[in-house]
Amino acid sequence: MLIKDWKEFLIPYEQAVEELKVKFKSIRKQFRSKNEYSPIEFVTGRVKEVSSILEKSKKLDIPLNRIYDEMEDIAGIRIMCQFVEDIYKVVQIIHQRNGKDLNIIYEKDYVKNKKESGYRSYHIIIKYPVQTAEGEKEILAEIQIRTLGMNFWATIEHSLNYKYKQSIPENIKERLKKAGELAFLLDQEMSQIKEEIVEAQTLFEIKSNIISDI
Ligand code: 0O2
Repeated sequence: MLIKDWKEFLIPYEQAVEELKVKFKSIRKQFRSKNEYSPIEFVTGRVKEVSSILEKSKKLDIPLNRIYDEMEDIAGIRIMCQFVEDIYKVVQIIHQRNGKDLNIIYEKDYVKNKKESGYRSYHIIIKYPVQTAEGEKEILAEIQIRTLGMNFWATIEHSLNYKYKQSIPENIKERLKKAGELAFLLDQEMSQIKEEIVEAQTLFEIKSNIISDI
């Protein structure tokens, strides 16, 4: 495929990512505007780089003409939460939208069933309809939902994988697994004092608002 063709191919994916980001960010805004706790801390999204699409198509043996139907994460949304239980609240919010503005294809709970690497996150693969100049297109997208701690770990592990070209030395792999467990322990400890933390954050926010009004 020529660069021009890739650009055209990726336009609906860019649209899907932008729309989904707006939708999940506005869920946070709605909670916050009612002065309620939001299970969503922040949202990011990206369209996979062409080089990564080509790499993944090779790895998964997906011919280029099947990428649209089979590659699930060209459009990717990441939803970060403060606490592990928030992940499941966000999952519930997404379930409620199933059959409305998105369709769930399948889910993988790597929070309860961590991957061999130590990776934890909740994945939902969806089909998302975007309106294009040529009519409606259903775009496959992956929503990853994780805590800030899980995100910290995954970001570091991802960059080490990049550095070592997917072959992280065994001793570093072991340390990473240990660090993943410790990050999860931190998540669990924080959950134990969630009420205290949320109350403190609310008070702090009220104080900051008063100061910015002066
Ligand atoms: P990028 O650069 O983030 O897009 P599987 O064969 O099922 O084990 P598969 O098919 O890649 O793996 O699907 P899976 O497990 O749902 O993973 C999809 C995405 O989840 C990955 O995309 C990563 O973003 C993230 N992920 C999965 N496993 C790991 C892991 O062990 N470490 C980290 N850091 N992230 C992981 P890409 O295309 O790999 O990468």
